Amino acid sequence: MTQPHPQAFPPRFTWGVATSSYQIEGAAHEDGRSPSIWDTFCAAPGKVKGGDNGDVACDHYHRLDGDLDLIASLGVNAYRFSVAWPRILPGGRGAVNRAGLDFYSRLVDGLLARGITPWLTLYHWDLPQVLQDAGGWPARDTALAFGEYAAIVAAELGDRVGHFITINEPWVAAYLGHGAGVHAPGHTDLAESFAASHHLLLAHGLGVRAVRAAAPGAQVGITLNLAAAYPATDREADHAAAHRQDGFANRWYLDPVFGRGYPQDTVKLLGNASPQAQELVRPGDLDIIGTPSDFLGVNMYSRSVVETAPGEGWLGVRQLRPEGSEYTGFDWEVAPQSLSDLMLRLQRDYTPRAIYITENGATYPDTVSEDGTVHDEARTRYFQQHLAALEVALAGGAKVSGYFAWSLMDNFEWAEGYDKRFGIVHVDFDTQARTLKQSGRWYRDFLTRAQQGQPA
Ligand code: PNW
Repeated sequence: MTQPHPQAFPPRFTWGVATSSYQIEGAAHEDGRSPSIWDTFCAAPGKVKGGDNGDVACDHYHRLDGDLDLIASLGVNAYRFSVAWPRILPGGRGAVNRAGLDFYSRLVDGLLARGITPWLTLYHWDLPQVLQDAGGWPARDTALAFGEYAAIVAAELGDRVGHFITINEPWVAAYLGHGAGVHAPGHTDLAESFAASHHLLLAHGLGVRAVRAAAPGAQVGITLNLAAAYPATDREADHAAAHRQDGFANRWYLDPVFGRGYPQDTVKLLGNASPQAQELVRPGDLDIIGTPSDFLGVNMYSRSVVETAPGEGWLGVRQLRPEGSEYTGFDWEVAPQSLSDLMLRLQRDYTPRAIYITENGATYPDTVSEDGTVHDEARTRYFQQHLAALEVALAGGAKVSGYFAWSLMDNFEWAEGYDKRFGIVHVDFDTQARTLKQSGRWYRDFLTRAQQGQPA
């Protein structure tokens, strides 16, 4: 079994854990927060497993100090969280809600007091419902509203927050939300999903500019969910299928963010569903989207293996489930080598100023044993394998500057409700008791060794 070497990671490497607002905060109807599209989606019958919702979640909003101590106890030097737009701007734009801002201000101060660097995500999927009612991401105006929101958050917190992520996983927000319909707002229209993707990317570009203007010293970037795509066989047709898959899932976001515009092969496949054909791309948009940023955030969980399937959807690919591989509780293949492949490929093809792994982790059905411990061997092994793969990428020249484990604690796992646990800390959702899992102990001990002899 491959073990990562703590001393193989550069000094001042960023080591963190990550969460997002709707998944942990609860207090959904307090202190002036307005509903988000996830409150609405959860209330619709049959959308979320078990009828679960984020009304209480991990009750983090009321347990801030205890959770800050918990984060500090892990020995991380960074914490990635997201700000709930409907707490800051209950009307989506316009009047600022001080109570909402105060919560994040206390969170940031609490992190800094503990020597932990805050990493603030501006959008992790909880769009104010009022903006959805006005058209949501398929409407261009939502990107402009995001720019205003980004400016407000950066102006209020940019004196203490030095790292901003604009949008978390535009592919998931656009495609799972508007194409596949499994995330809020639950629509199933391919053309709409590409309209959403264009406006999410535009929002990113406007967000970069807004953060730069309001918080000049801050670093800003986007987080993409990326999965390296492999052909099922060495047949040329399968190689072509893997390239199409890569265009849809990866290059569609990477190319415009790095100033290259949309990949033309994917545009052609999309036909009338492409943003160009829908006349959504206005002069200047690609310059805004391509505004140089300070880092690329990558959320990596698995890879995809595909074969060609002519006529199967617009993409003509079929996802396979390779035999002999290990799978997580989500049925995602454990594919650590694809992390090294992905990092080296990003370095080679895009030369980002810096790469941060902003999420990596796995879900398994954990159980608390009699003695109160959680033996999540599979998750522990997952982290070990992926950090070992990251080490290989670093040795090969990939400029990776940090790693965030997903997640600090078990939380509301979107359409899966509370059934799927990703935490390195176990949460009992009846009592809200937090228990460090074996994976959490391993991560803490690994970070202790990785950061040995370094100034705090
Ligand atoms: C990410 N996919 O979502 C999110 O950023 C987290 O909020 C979430 O809890 C975590 O991964 C685990 O699911 C994803 O279908 C959802 O490829 C779906 C996909 C990828 C990432």
